[in-house]
Amino acid sequence: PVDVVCLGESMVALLPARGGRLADADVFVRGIGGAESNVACALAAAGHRARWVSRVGADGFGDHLVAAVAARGVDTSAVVRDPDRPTGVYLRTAADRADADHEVLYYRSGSAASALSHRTVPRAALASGRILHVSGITAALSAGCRDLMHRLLARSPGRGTVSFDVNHRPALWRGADGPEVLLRLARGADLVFVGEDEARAAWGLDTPDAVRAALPEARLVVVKRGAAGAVAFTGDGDRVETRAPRVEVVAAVGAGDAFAAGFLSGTLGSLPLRDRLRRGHLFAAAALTVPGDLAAPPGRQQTERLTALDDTAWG
Ligand code: KDG
Repeated sequence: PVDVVCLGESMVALLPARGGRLADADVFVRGIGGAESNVACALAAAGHRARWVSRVGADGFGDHLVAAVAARGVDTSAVVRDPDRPTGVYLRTAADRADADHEVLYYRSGSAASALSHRTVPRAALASGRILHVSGITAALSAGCRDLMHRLLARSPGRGTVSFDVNHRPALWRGADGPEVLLRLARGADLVFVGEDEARAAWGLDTPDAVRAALPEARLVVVKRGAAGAVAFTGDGDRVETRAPRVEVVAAVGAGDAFAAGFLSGTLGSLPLRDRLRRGHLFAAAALTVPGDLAAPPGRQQTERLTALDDTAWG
């Protein structure tokens, strides 16, 4: 039995070994990236049973990706190897939030994962968890991926719980319809994660309450406000707001995924909403303070101790 199934593309990530711009870098450090496998890895590190469902090429980078995710305790048995398409790769600079020149270069069009579709996806594996976690990145990869996402997020009787992180990546959306597609997908989810800035940029929604109003059917909507904290809305009309701990940001990449993992971890443990958000913040804090896409969340005891502190210790 699996707690959370995470579906999405992962890539080998290459970062300049000595920092600086891509144009000047001649030596790169290899890591791995992929929003949904990041969530799976953080969940596994926190002791949950996580499965990653995807496709990678039958190539060296595919070998590495599967081995690296499996080494973090994630079930990779449903990852399909595609002999005809390559594993996706991406290069990026390690920039903090304030760096406007943060560069991201994707080499993923026509990748093995872009061939994910309703037809090719291992459906039994997809349905094997208590929660299915997906993100808007997948909808940008190909027509087949987008169709698969619309099917997974269609409200149908007997469907399991679907968690959706909007993850708007403008660089992946050639046409202008990204925001529209993402809104439609979010409307079908049970649990939605979205950044406040992201909602403003993609949908013109200025406040967490406006986001909530735009997603009336979701059982839970979580709006992440970066250093300012997060707000969660339930279907019963509850609104819970938390602050974020102060951290020295090394690289913001992966923080959203870690937040989602922390929140899902708290959900699996049936924690009160405030504590789910706090667990999200604690996992995100760990990711913010490392240069790579992936960070190990704080240990169970530390997480429990920090979550239980009173409000004055938070922010
Ligand atoms: O959330 C972090 C991801 O953006 C990163 O790991 C790479 O999945 C990725 C993407 O598509 O940008």
